[in-house]
Amino acid sequence: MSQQLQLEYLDAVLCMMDLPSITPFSGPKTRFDDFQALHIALTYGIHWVGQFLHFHRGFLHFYEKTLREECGYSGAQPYWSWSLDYSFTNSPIFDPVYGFGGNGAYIANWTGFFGNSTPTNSGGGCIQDGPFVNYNLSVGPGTSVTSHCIVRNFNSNFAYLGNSTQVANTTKQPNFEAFRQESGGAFKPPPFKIHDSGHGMISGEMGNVFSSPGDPLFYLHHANLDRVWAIWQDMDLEARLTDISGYTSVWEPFINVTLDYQLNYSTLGPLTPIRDVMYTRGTTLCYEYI
Ligand SMILES: [Cu+2]
Repeated sequence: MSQQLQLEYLDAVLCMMDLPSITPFSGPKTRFDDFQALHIALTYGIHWVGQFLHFHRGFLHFYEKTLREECGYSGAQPYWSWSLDYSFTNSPIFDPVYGFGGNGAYIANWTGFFGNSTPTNSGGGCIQDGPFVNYNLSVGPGTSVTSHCIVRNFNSNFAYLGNSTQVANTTKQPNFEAFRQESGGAFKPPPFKIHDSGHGMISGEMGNVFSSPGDPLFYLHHANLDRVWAIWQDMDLEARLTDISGYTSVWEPFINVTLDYQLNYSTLGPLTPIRDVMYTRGTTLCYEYI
Protein backbone atom coordinates (compact mmCIF):
# COMPACT_ATOMS: atom_id res chain seq x y z
CA MET A 1 0.00 0.00 0.00
CA SER A 2 1.55 3.30 -1.04
CA GLN A 3 2.17 5.98 1.56
CA GLN A 4 -0.19 8.23 -0.35
CA LEU A 5 -2.98 5.66 -0.07
CA GLN A 6 -2.19 5.11 3.62
CA LEU A 7 -2.73 8.82 4.23
CA GLU A 8 -5.88 8.75 2.12
CA TYR A 9 -7.27 5.86 4.19
CA LEU A 10 -6.51 7.60 7.50
CA ASP A 11 -8.10 10.81 6.18
CA ALA A 12 -11.22 8.91 5.17
CA VAL A 13 -11.52 7.46 8.69
CA LEU A 14 -11.16 11.00 10.09
CA CYS A 15 -13.92 12.03 7.68
CA MET A 16 -16.21 9.32 9.12
CA MET A 17 -15.38 10.68 12.56
CA ASP A 18 -16.77 14.00 11.32
CA LEU A 19 -19.99 12.84 9.65
CA PRO A 20 -23.13 12.83 11.82
CA SER A 21 -24.57 9.58 13.18
CA ILE A 22 -27.41 7.89 11.28
CA THR A 23 -28.27 5.02 13.65
CA PRO A 24 -31.06 4.81 16.25
CA PHE A 25 -28.69 3.79 19.08
CA SER A 26 -28.22 6.04 22.08
CA GLY A 27 -24.76 7.54 22.31
CA PRO A 28 -23.08 7.58 18.87
CA LYS A 29 -22.34 11.04 17.50
CA THR A 30 -20.57 10.18 14.25
CA ARG A 31 -20.62 7.68 11.40
CA PHE A 32 -17.52 6.13 12.91
CA ASP A 33 -19.30 5.75 16.26
CA ASP A 34 -22.29 4.19 14.49
CA PHE A 35 -20.34 1.09 13.54
CA GLN A 36 -19.08 0.74 17.09
CA ALA A 37 -22.60 1.23 18.51
CA LEU A 38 -24.07 -1.43 16.20
CA HIS A 39 -21.35 -3.87 17.23
CA ILE A 40 -22.00 -3.19 20.92
CA ALA A 41 -25.77 -3.65 20.49
CA LEU A 42 -25.36 -6.98 18.70
CA THR A 43 -22.38 -8.43 20.59
CA TYR A 44 -24.03 -11.63 21.82
CA GLY A 45 -25.64 -12.27 18.44
CA ILE A 46 -22.45 -11.94 16.38
CA HIS A 47 -19.75 -13.65 18.48
CA TRP A 48 -19.40 -17.35 19.41
CA VAL A 49 -22.17 -18.09 16.91
CA GLY A 50 -22.29 -19.63 13.43
CA GLN A 51 -22.63 -16.23 11.75
CA PHE A 52 -19.60 -14.67 13.49
CA LEU A 53 -17.37 -14.53 10.39
CA HIS A 54 -20.25 -13.68 8.06
CA PHE A 55 -21.49 -10.77 10.14
CA HIS A 56 -18.00 -9.29 10.37
CA ARG A 57 -17.41 -9.73 6.64
CA GLY A 58 -20.53 -7.67 5.90
CA PHE A 59 -19.66 -5.20 8.65
CA LEU A 60 -16.29 -4.53 6.99
CA HIS A 61 -18.01 -4.23 3.62
CA PHE A 62 -20.36 -1.49 4.82
CA TYR A 63 -17.52 0.30 6.62
CA GLU A 64 -15.39 0.24 3.46
CA LYS A 65 -18.39 1.39 1.40
CA THR A 66 -18.82 4.39 3.70
CA LEU A 67 -15.11 5.27 3.42
CA ARG A 68 -15.30 5.08 -0.36
CA GLU A 69 -18.71 6.55 -1.12
CA GLU A 70 -19.00 9.20 1.57
CA CYS A 71 -15.41 10.02 2.35
CA GLY A 72 -13.82 9.84 -1.07
CA TYR A 73 -11.41 6.98 -0.34
CA SER A 74 -10.21 5.48 -3.62
CA GLY A 75 -8.45 2.37 -2.31
CA ALA A 76 -9.45 -0.93 -0.73
CA GLN A 77 -9.83 -1.85 2.94
CA PRO A 78 -6.33 -2.72 4.19
CA TYR A 79 -5.61 -5.74 6.38
CA TRP A 80 -3.05 -6.26 9.13
CA SER A 81 -1.16 -9.48 8.50
CA TRP A 82 -0.15 -10.37 12.07
CA SER A 83 2.25 -13.06 10.85
CA LEU A 84 4.56 -10.37 9.47
CA ASP A 85 4.64 -8.66 12.83
CA TYR A 86 5.97 -11.18 15.34
CA SER A 87 7.76 -8.22 16.93
CA PHE A 88 4.49 -6.41 16.70
CA THR A 89 5.22 -3.18 18.58
CA ASN A 90 7.59 -2.20 15.74
CA SER A 91 4.86 -2.63 13.16
CA PRO A 92 4.44 0.23 10.67
CA ILE A 93 0.70 0.22 11.42
CA PHE A 94 1.60 2.15 14.60
CA ASP A 95 3.45 4.87 12.71
CA PRO A 96 2.41 8.32 13.98
CA VAL A 97 2.02 9.74 10.45
CA TYR A 98 1.34 6.88 8.02
CA GLY A 99 -0.24 4.61 10.62
CA PHE A 100 -2.66 4.61 13.52
CA GLY A 101 -0.36 5.85 16.30
CA GLY A 102 1.09 3.69 19.05
CA ASN A 103 0.47 2.48 22.58
CA GLY A 104 -1.65 4.20 25.21
CA ALA A 105 -0.01 6.17 28.00
CA TYR A 106 1.30 3.99 30.81
CA ILE A 107 -1.02 3.78 33.77
CA ALA A 108 0.34 1.79 36.70
CA ASN A 109 -1.91 -1.08 37.77
CA TRP A 110 -4.41 -0.46 35.00
CA THR A 111 -7.24 -2.89 35.62
CA GLY A 112 -8.58 -2.85 32.09
CA PHE A 113 -12.07 -2.66 30.76
CA PHE A 114 -13.86 -5.50 32.54
CA GLY A 115 -10.62 -6.50 34.22
CA ASN A 116 -8.99 -7.71 31.02
CA SER A 117 -5.59 -6.45 32.04
CA THR A 118 -2.64 -8.79 32.39
CA PRO A 119 0.64 -8.73 34.28
CA THR A 120 2.28 -7.29 31.16
CA ASN A 121 0.37 -4.04 31.39
CA SER A 122 2.30 -1.54 29.24
CA GLY A 123 -0.23 1.20 28.59
CA GLY A 124 -3.85 1.51 29.56
CA GLY A 125 -4.20 5.23 28.89
CA CYS A 126 -5.07 7.36 25.89
CA ILE A 127 -3.12 6.92 22.66
CA GLN A 128 -0.31 9.45 22.52
CA ASP A 129 0.21 10.09 18.83
CA GLY A 130 -1.17 9.46 15.38
CA PRO A 131 -4.18 10.85 13.51
CA PHE A 132 -6.75 9.75 16.10
CA VAL A 133 -5.04 11.16 19.18
CA ASN A 134 -7.73 13.79 19.68
CA TYR A 135 -10.76 11.68 18.87
CA ASN A 136 -13.31 11.16 21.60
CA LEU A 137 -15.44 8.06 21.36
CA SER A 138 -19.05 8.53 22.44
CA VAL A 139 -19.93 4.92 23.23
CA GLY A 140 -18.11 2.26 25.23
CA PRO A 141 -16.06 1.06 26.87
CA GLY A 142 -18.12 -2.11 26.91
CA THR A 143 -21.84 -1.37 26.95
CA SER A 144 -21.49 1.95 28.74
CA VAL A 145 -22.10 5.28 27.02
CA THR A 146 -19.22 7.61 27.87
CA SER A 147 -16.99 10.14 26.18
CA HIS A 148 -13.45 8.83 26.23
CA CYS A 149 -10.23 8.67 24.26
CA ILE A 150 -9.01 5.63 22.35
CA VAL A 151 -7.19 3.46 24.89
CA ARG A 152 -4.47 0.92 24.11
CA ASN A 153 -2.47 -1.45 26.24
CA PHE A 154 0.04 -3.34 24.10
CA ASN A 155 0.41 -6.92 25.25
CA SER A 156 3.01 -9.06 23.51
CA ASN A 157 1.70 -12.23 25.19
CA PHE A 158 -0.93 -12.39 22.47
CA ALA A 159 1.44 -11.95 19.52
CA TYR A 160 2.06 -15.69 19.00
CA LEU A 161 -1.65 -16.20 18.26
CA GLY A 162 -1.20 -14.48 14.92
CA ASN A 163 2.01 -16.18 13.83
CA SER A 164 2.26 -18.25 10.66
CA THR A 165 2.03 -21.55 12.57
CA GLN A 166 -1.29 -20.53 14.11
CA VAL A 167 -2.62 -19.28 10.79
CA ALA A 168 -1.54 -22.49 9.01
CA ASN A 169 -3.17 -24.54 11.73
CA THR A 170 -6.40 -22.65 11.06
CA THR A 171 -6.38 -22.97 7.26
CA LYS A 172 -5.72 -26.71 7.41
CA GLN A 173 -9.06 -27.42 9.09
CA PRO A 174 -11.21 -29.79 7.03
CA ASN A 175 -14.65 -28.19 7.32
CA PHE A 176 -16.34 -24.98 8.39
CA GLU A 177 -17.22 -26.24 11.86
CA ALA A 178 -13.57 -26.98 12.61
CA PHE A 179 -12.45 -23.76 10.90
CA ARG A 180 -14.76 -21.52 12.88
CA GLN A 181 -13.78 -23.16 16.18
CA GLU A 182 -10.11 -22.77 15.32
CA SER A 183 -10.38 -19.15 14.13
CA GLY A 184 -12.97 -17.58 16.39
CA GLY A 185 -12.41 -19.31 19.66
CA ALA A 186 -14.83 -20.31 22.34
CA PHE A 187 -17.39 -18.35 24.32
CA LYS A 188 -15.07 -18.23 27.30
CA PRO A 189 -11.44 -18.41 26.20
CA PRO A 190 -8.83 -19.75 26.79
CA PRO A 191 -7.91 -21.41 24.59
CA PHE A 192 -7.26 -18.26 22.62
CA LYS A 193 -7.33 -18.42 18.83
CA ILE A 194 -6.18 -16.26 15.91
CA HIS A 195 -9.16 -13.93 16.32
CA ASP A 196 -7.83 -13.09 19.78
CA SER A 197 -4.41 -12.10 18.40
CA GLY A 198 -5.01 -8.50 17.27
CA HIS A 199 -7.58 -7.84 19.99
CA GLY A 200 -5.22 -9.03 22.70
CA MET A 201 -2.01 -7.50 21.29
CA ILE A 202 -3.48 -4.01 21.13
CA SER A 203 -5.90 -4.45 24.02
CA GLY A 204 -7.54 -1.47 25.70
CA GLU A 205 -10.59 -0.68 23.57
CA MET A 206 -9.52 -3.44 21.16
CA GLY A 207 -9.53 -5.94 24.03
CA ASN A 208 -13.19 -5.32 24.69
CA VAL A 209 -15.53 -7.68 22.88
CA PHE A 210 -18.33 -5.10 22.81
CA SER A 211 -16.63 -1.84 21.95
CA SER A 212 -13.48 -2.90 20.06
CA PRO A 213 -14.57 -1.14 16.82
CA GLY A 214 -13.80 2.10 18.69
CA ASP A 215 -10.18 1.57 17.68
CA PRO A 216 -9.78 2.10 13.90
CA LEU A 217 -7.30 -0.80 13.93
CA PHE A 218 -10.25 -3.13 14.54
CA TYR A 219 -11.02 -3.01 10.82
CA LEU A 220 -7.50 -3.99 9.78
CA HIS A 221 -7.46 -6.82 12.28
CA HIS A 222 -10.82 -8.19 11.17
CA ALA A 223 -9.91 -7.78 7.50
CA ASN A 224 -7.04 -10.17 8.13
CA LEU A 225 -9.31 -12.67 9.88
CA ASP A 226 -11.63 -12.36 6.88
CA ARG A 227 -8.63 -12.89 4.61
CA VAL A 228 -7.69 -16.11 6.40
CA TRP A 229 -11.28 -17.32 5.94
CA ALA A 230 -11.20 -16.36 2.23
CA ILE A 231 -7.88 -18.22 1.80
CA TRP A 232 -9.43 -21.27 3.48
CA GLN A 233 -12.52 -21.00 1.23
CA ASP A 234 -10.36 -20.78 -1.88
CA MET A 235 -8.66 -24.08 -1.01
CA ASP A 236 -11.89 -25.92 -1.90
CA LEU A 237 -14.10 -23.17 -3.20
CA GLU A 238 -17.05 -25.14 -4.47
CA ALA A 239 -17.67 -26.94 -1.20
CA ARG A 240 -16.75 -24.05 1.05
CA LEU A 241 -19.03 -21.45 -0.52
CA THR A 242 -21.95 -23.26 1.09
CA ASP A 243 -20.33 -24.86 4.15
CA ILE A 244 -21.80 -23.29 7.28
CA SER A 245 -22.55 -24.45 10.81
CA GLY A 246 -23.11 -23.31 14.35
CA TYR A 247 -26.00 -21.94 16.34
CA THR A 248 -27.54 -18.53 15.68
CA SER A 249 -27.35 -17.57 19.37
CA VAL A 250 -25.33 -18.24 22.50
CA TRP A 251 -28.49 -18.96 24.46
CA GLU A 252 -31.39 -21.35 24.03
CA PRO A 253 -33.28 -22.01 21.89
CA PHE A 254 -30.39 -23.27 19.81
CA ILE A 255 -31.11 -23.04 16.09
CA ASN A 256 -28.65 -24.02 13.37
CA VAL A 257 -27.61 -21.13 11.19
CA THR A 258 -28.37 -21.47 7.47
CA LEU A 259 -27.46 -19.60 4.29
CA ASP A 260 -30.84 -17.86 4.52
CA TYR A 261 -30.08 -16.34 7.93
CA GLN A 262 -30.44 -12.57 7.70
CA LEU A 263 -27.59 -10.44 9.00
CA ASN A 264 -28.87 -7.20 10.53
CA TYR A 265 -26.89 -3.99 10.04
CA SER A 266 -29.56 -1.61 11.36
CA THR A 267 -29.38 1.58 9.26
CA LEU A 268 -25.79 0.96 8.14
CA GLY A 269 -26.71 -1.56 5.47
CA PRO A 270 -29.61 -3.69 4.22
CA LEU A 271 -30.66 -6.97 5.81
CA THR A 272 -28.19 -9.35 4.18
CA PRO A 273 -28.72 -13.10 3.86
CA ILE A 274 -25.61 -15.07 4.71
CA ARG A 275 -25.47 -16.57 1.21
CA ASP A 276 -24.67 -13.07 -0.13
CA VAL A 277 -21.46 -12.79 1.89
CA MET A 278 -20.16 -16.32 1.37
CA TYR A 279 -18.19 -15.34 -1.73
CA THR A 280 -15.86 -12.32 -1.70
CA ARG A 281 -15.75 -12.19 -5.52
CA GLY A 282 -19.52 -12.41 -6.02
CA THR A 283 -22.12 -9.80 -6.90
CA THR A 284 -22.87 -8.43 -3.42
CA LEU A 285 -19.23 -8.28 -2.39
CA CYS A 286 -16.56 -7.78 -4.98
CA TYR A 287 -13.06 -7.92 -3.58
CA GLU A 288 -10.08 -10.19 -3.30
CA TYR A 289 -7.04 -10.27 -1.05
CA ILE A 290 -3.63 -9.63 -2.53
CU1 LIG B 1 -16.79 -8.42 16.68
